Amino acid sequence: MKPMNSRGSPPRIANTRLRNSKAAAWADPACRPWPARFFCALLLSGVSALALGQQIVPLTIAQGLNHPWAVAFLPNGHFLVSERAGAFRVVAPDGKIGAPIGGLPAIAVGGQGGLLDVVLDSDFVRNRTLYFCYAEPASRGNGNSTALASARLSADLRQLEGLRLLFSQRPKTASELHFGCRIVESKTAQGQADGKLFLTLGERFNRRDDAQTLDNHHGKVIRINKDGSVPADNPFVGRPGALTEIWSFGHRNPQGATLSPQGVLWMHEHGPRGGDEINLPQPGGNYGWPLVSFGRNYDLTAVGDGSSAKAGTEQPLHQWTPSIAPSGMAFVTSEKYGKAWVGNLLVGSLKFTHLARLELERPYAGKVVKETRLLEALGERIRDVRQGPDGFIYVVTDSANGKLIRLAPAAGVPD
Ligand SMILES: [Ca+2]
Repeated sequence: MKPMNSRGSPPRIANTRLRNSKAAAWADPACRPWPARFFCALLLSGVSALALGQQIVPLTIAQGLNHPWAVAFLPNGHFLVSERAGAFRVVAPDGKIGAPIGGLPAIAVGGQGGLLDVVLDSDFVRNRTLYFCYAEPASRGNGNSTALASARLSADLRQLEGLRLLFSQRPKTASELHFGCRIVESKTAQGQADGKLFLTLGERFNRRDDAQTLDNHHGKVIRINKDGSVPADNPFVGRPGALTEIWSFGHRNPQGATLSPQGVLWMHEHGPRGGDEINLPQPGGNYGWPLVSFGRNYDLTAVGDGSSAKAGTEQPLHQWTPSIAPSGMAFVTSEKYGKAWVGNLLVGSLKFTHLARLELERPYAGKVVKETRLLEALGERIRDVRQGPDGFIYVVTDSANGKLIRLAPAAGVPD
């Protein structure tokens, strides 16, 4: 495991209601660094941030996180952050970063691998259960693969207890690339947890053709019960030679997934050179990689025969060429940023260092009708985006000095 970075004193976040306190906004430590100064100046000058299409102000809650990959929201207002280097940290509302939580399994840290996603069970208040995924080392040799585990977080937030391996991607592969690894708790159209989990899995880069065959977990979305067993209604249950956890296939490297309030799974995946995609994986669906793509291989040769559509494969809802390298995905359900944001989809960009706001034909449904790049001025790789239980949007940034940032609504936006 790589050593942790030393941590400076994190800045305190002001509990500023910007609408009520412009002076406090200016005094906020988050306003000190350029480019935050620009947005804060906008608030003070009375210039409508709305007029510039910018309705948010980034406020840094904590920094000094070592390549944070995901953030979850604990019931006491604290944050649980995974660091790719192999640690969970509790971040207090004032930005103080706790010591690494104990009780993690062996993790293969290197390249894109390490400790990756984390989500809390919807009944966490009662059962203290969380789910996390990571690069799991092979018991022998230098292979690894994505694994999903559950555990309970101790009451003092210091220890994982009752660790249970729920799923281990097969086969193990000697690669430090394309782990996928976003977890989504499945819910009904009425918003009730149905006891199942989705997990996105990359094709490990060097095993891309595996994404088209069902005898392995490369380039798949899987669906399992929370105890690791396979739901009887999974699409390939009973098909000879198929791994029964598979929900959909033909994916490349999916690093973002979320559930709409209607219970529909949305996800995105990295294309090669161009052709990043948003897909809504249907049971048994083939999403085409590496038969078809809107992108090209890194050496500019065609993917497959160069076509972007083929019978038997599903078309993406949306595609990005050039690639933005998407990571993290969340729907806005709160009205903190105004009613126009409700039902929008947010996606982080690693490559172009922004947060993409995607307006859809209807809230939570239909094609992308407008795309706006937010937070470009920060110049940070956005690794994860979530809406907190307080209705605010949070992002984590991918660097050795990774940040946890809250997006405050700009002045004048009703809440
Ligand atoms: Ca595709």
